[in-house]
Amino acid sequence: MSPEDTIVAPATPFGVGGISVVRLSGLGAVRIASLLTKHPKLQNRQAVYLSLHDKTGSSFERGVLTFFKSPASYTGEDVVEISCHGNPLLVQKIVDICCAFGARIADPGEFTLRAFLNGKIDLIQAESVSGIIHAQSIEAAALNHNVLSGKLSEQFNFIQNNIIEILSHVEYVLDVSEEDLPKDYFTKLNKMFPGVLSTLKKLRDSYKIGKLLTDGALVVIAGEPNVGKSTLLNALSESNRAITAPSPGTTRDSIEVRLVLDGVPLRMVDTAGIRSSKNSIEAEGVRRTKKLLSKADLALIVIDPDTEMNPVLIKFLSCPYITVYNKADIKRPTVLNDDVKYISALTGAGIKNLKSSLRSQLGTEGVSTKLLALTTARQFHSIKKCHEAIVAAHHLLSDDVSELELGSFELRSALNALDVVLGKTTPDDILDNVFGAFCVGK
Ligand SMILES: Nc1nc2c(ncn2[C@@H]2O[C@H](COP(=O)(O)OP(=O)(O)OP(=O)(O)O)[C@@H](O)[C@H]2O)c(=O)[nH]1
Ligand SMILES: [Mg+2]
Repeated sequence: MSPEDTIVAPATPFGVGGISVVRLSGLGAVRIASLLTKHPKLQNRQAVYLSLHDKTGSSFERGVLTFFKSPASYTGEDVVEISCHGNPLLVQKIVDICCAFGARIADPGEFTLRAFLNGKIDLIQAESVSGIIHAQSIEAAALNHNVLSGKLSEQFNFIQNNIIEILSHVEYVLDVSEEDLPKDYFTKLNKMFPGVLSTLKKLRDSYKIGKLLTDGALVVIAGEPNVGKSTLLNALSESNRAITAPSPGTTRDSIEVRLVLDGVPLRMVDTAGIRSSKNSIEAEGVRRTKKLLSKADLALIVIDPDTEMNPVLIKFLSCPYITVYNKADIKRPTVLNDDVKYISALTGAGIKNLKSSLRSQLGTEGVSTKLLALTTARQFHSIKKCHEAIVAAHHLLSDDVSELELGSFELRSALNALDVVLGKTTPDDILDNVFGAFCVGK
């Protein structure tokens, strides 16, 4: 990639629609737009309705062109956005003509990569652009909006400034002799850690909810045949997605429903009933359920008045689970167990209560549009590494002069971990990873 190149790509998805937008960015954007429109001078931030011409000079479409002059544009370069009728053939033609006039097709994420390279946004903010586009709930979009507005970067900068301050205290002492060390040196130094440590811990722990909002949660409904798993899936999703029937073995394969609980996207999966059996189809059912359960964030293990927890299931349950006693409308045990949820999937009794348990088990209660949390594994690993280094530094620097060198080393590795996530010292492969996940045109 050369920053000298002018790049072009459709900014709207491929397909038919009211309008489509083609975006041009780079040094040649204005020149190419002028050739395309035969319009000599685009004014900054003014939309103009103009004819578009092909290379032979004949007009084939009219469109609205908006010019954003560098540096006040998305990429920080000169940007021209061309809105045309939403026909993919026209979009392709405009892109082809721009290329014929000297632009090249943008790589996925290249507009945002340029915004990052031109200092418009840092890497955390760049990741949030992709997060907004792919958000599966309004709350997930709001979280990424908060990140894009720089609130998460502010916290990273706060941590970074604090570590630099601690490091400068340590480095100063490394330059003076032990006798010149101020008496209250370690007391002062120790007081500098709690603020940064608690922010780091808060951020590290926020990833649980950030990940849930970003990736969603997998909830698996499992149990013996005929206990009402499919009826429960329908009740929880308020749909009629799964077939239910009085005979056991109705569901042969897993059925997935997507729903949103408190802003957290859930993949709720109903599975084939499990029996401890040597039958090969049933054994395959067990295998599939086992695979799903190994990835699940939460399982709902359904039992009914005639069954108990399936011993096969219990053996391989490694995720948290809720035991759901269904068909309580037929028979409710006389002794109730606090750990079991008693419901009737058929009448809907207890479903609200079960949803509350889902909330607390998954930890979705903390979700609001004001939420600020880590949203990517990359951010999480950097913060975790930084936190570990600061804990080690705090320990080393509590009272012993001889540990100052080691403490300084830990502080530096904490700073490195932050630099990687902010994109200050980011290797190319990480950049490729971050921006490669984008769509073309973003
Ligand atoms: N009375 C009563 N019947 C229920 C309840 N839940 C389900 N049933 C009935 O139990 C039968 C089996 O329900 P399903 O939801 O198909 O059960 P399943 O666990 O999915 O069964 P398989 O797919 O065969 O494993 C159906 O006739 C349902 O109407 C309930 O809460 N109360
Ligand atoms: Mg079923």
